[in-house]
Amino acid sequence: MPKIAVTRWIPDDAVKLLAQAGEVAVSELDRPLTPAELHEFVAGADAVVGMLHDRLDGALADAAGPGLKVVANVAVGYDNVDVPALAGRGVVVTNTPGVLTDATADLAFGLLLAVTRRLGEGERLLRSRTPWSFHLGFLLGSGLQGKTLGIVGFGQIGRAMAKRAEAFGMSIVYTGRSKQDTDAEFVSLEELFDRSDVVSLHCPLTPETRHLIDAAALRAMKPGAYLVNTTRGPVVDEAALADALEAGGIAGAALDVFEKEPEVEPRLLGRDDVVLSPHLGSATVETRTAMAVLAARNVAAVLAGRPPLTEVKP
Ligand code: 8YV
Repeated sequence: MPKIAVTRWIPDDAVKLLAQAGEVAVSELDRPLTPAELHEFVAGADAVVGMLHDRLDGALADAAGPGLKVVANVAVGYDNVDVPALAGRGVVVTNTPGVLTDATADLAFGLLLAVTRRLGEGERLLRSRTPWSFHLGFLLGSGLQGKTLGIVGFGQIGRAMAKRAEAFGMSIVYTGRSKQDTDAEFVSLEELFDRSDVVSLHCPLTPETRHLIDAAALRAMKPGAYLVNTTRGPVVDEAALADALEAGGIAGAALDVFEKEPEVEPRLLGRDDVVLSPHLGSATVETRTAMAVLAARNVAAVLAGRPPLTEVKP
């Protein structure tokens, strides 16, 4: 019976599927395994189901041993996976594209609305029981009609974000690896910063995109622009973002992901022009179930000698 090691809780539907393919062990800790614990946990595994906080690399494969056939990452992003190292050891790597597109774009658009309409600030005001009264200048935000949304990374989630923004009357400019067949306008990153009232990040984290939003990028953005990040924290230099907000260049930021997750730059925590959520992009019952089930199907396929559904090629 193949051994399947699951590094943290996953929905029951996925556990049931995995149980048909092998003997399943799910870590019961209420926190991520440390690297040493992870290596001990996967010893002897034929398959590993891991996620965001796990470093899934050559050392993990060595700890699992020669029986390891597949590493299934329960996420579309795979910056936590050393794909060449695993592939070099003959291990198949899979991710979960497609099934979290709408949930993530919904959250990104929700954050965009929250930061431009000052929802967090309003809620904090009420919860602090501060006296308030309606007046025409009270907590004014920024409207979206006729404004420009700049999308960095026009993959499935970037395109889903564009669809939502269009419905709110925004114009879309985007930048990415290549021009696509779309009504949105393909521009350089410089032009995107220059024209966008809101910049939303949807590119993967790679060596090229690490700190893509640094002090210079923040200076290049329109005064009064907003930044939304639902991809990976290290795409933004959080200290530079705090500096830019303190200097009054951009108007605000909405962040679902953090550079040193789960830590958040303390200067951002204290700011009213920043909306924060704890990596909730794909956090719906339906989406998390679909992600885990897709990961389980990938594992079952590889263990049965069939091709995986969504392989990450090196
Ligand atoms: C995941 C994500 O829920 O899929 C991704 O890349 O960022 C999230 O939607 C998270 O990474 C869990 O592994």
